[in-house]
Amino acid sequence: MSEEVVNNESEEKKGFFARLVKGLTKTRNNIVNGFESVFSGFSKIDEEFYEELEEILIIGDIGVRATEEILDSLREKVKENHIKEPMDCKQLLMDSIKEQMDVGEAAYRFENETSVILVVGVNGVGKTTSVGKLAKKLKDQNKKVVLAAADTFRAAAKEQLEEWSHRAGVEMISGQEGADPASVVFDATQAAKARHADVLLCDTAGRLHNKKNLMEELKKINRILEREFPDAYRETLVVLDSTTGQNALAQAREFKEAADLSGIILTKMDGTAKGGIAVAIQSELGIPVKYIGVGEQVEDLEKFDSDAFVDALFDVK
Ligand SMILES: Nc1nc2c(ncn2[C@@H]2O[C@H](COP(=O)(O)OP(=O)(O)OP(=O)(O)O)[C@@H](O)[C@H]2O)c(=O)[nH]1
Ligand SMILES: [Mg+2]
Repeated sequence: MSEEVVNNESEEKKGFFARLVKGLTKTRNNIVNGFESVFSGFSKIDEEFYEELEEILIIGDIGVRATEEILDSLREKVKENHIKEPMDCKQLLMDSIKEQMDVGEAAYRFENETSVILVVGVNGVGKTTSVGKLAKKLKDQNKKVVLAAADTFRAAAKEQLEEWSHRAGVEMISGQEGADPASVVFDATQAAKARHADVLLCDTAGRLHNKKNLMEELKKINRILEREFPDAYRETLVVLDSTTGQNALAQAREFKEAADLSGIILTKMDGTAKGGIAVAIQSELGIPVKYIGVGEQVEDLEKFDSDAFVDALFDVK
């Protein structure tokens, strides 16, 4: 979809899909224009054809491993179906990408249980913003939500989350700047239990004195949650900034070592997102992308659907 078409749509229709398509423009131009020229420029399916596809996928940030697997699967499909025309590969390629992204259904069980959602990630990726947006989403489902301001490190982190708590209309538990984040989490678990909250949503720091501290702090928070709220359904979401491309993948790997990650929130998909990174992340880590951030406003968080994503990537309506 071109920029112009998006602008012509009515405000209401400028929904998630449109914004996603718009956000993916950069990636899509790289990927799809590239594919179109390969599909139409090649007269037969040979090694050179596959090499061209490989290059486009890698430039599109899909990652080396996922690219290899996508192309292996495409080769098999071409063989099985006796495909001779490069043009006939488009749908097969989309199918291969969808298969590659399939990490099972993204579960949203926490929406229906008493749950604790711990939100982690490096600084600036969009943790606090995502916590705020998610709080509003849950509140709109008539859930009682309590926020824990467990980023006590960055100046004004508490005030930032407080603003979000007002926007979402939910309560926030916080401590003094510099306080022990685990103690804030402890207080928040007591408050959540006392108020019979449905969801306790914990914002955390993206930066401490050093990386080891950050990971140790997360482990400590986890121990508190396990001890104080053993019956709660646990969800640990790592927030990744899609504009950072392969860096996001490296960050997720590090957090995976410190915490039992159950999902990903991929933010800034509205900007100059390297959308292909969603393929790399989901396929290389085997962790589902559960939400994507598509803007800075409270409503700009959406559940992620890989099939719809691949269609948007190829602009199939
Ligand atoms: N365009 C866009 N901007 C976003 C999105 N999510 C977050 N941001 C912006 O990214 C910046 C950082 O967001 P924060 O929520 O403060 O990030 P954080 O991870 O909490 O940062 P620290 O607390 O410093 O570690 C803010 O300017 C947000 O408005 C998104 O989906 N799209
Ligand atoms: Mg923050």
